[in-house]
Amino acid sequence: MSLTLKDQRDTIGTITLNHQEKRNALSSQLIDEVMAALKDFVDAGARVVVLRAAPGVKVWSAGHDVEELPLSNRDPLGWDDPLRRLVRAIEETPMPVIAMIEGSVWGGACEVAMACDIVVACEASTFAITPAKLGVPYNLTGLMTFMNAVHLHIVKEMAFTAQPIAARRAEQLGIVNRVVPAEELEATSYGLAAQIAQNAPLSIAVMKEELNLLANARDLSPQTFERIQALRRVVYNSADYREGIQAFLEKRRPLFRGE
Ligand code: LCV
Repeated sequence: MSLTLKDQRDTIGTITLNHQEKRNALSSQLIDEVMAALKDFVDAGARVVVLRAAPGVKVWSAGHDVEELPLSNRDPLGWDDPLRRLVRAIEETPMPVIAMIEGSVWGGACEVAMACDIVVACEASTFAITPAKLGVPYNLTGLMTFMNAVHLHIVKEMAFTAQPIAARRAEQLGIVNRVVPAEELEATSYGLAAQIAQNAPLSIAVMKEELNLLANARDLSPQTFERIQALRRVVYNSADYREGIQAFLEKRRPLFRGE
């Protein structure tokens, strides 16, 4: 059963997250379908892609599929994790990707939205950074995605509280490009897409890559990187990490003991 829909009108591609039963959780299957669609659009000469959920959803995406998180002894967000592959695919896709947001956006899905080039949201949308709710030690490139889109103080507030922020506040903070009433979401998103599609695709593609390269350019020594990885290993091997996932799966509040 397919978990997404794919459509192309002229040079504008659309990928619709379509697994409402699981609130569009970013399972490896759903992510593989989105990545395949992005590749198909490149091959088909699309000049812009809109990443959306079905009209009227309450949840754009509930984030990483928690059932697919390893219970311990393995980095939950390692290089080959599906979520990591999806964020890289969005960044490396030569044409702009517009996140058309309706409903709430959680955790890894919030990073996916921030990795998109433009974010258009409706007024009732919310955005939440949730690792602290699960005990997950988010990874460096994932936090960098957030830092590139969100002021550091706001990233810290969102990451440490794990509380959603409203679309209007996200717009005031520059996290979201446009916030519109739900009935204007399609017109605004596809209006931007049409403006992009009529411009020079080679120029846009190279500027997208230049901007991403500049945004992701950071000095981090191998020694520092290895120290961070060691610290993260302690976290994903902790009892709290296991408790966070178990509590989610058992639909109860977690009790974190700091060990
Ligand atoms: C698997 C799910 C999920 C889900 N995975 O509907 O950023 S990190 O580090 O945290 C990263 C690891 C990450 O992204 O973790 C996931 C973070 N996501 C969240 O914390 C949101 C978790 N989901 C929710 O809080 C609720 O599902 C929301 C508020 C999104 C929607 O609530 P609603 O009452 O509408 P349900 O909770 O009943 O969910 C419907 C079905 O989808 C499953 C959930 O287990 C349920 O399955 P069953 O019908 O089998 O009970 N589901 C929801 N989110 N992330 N499965």
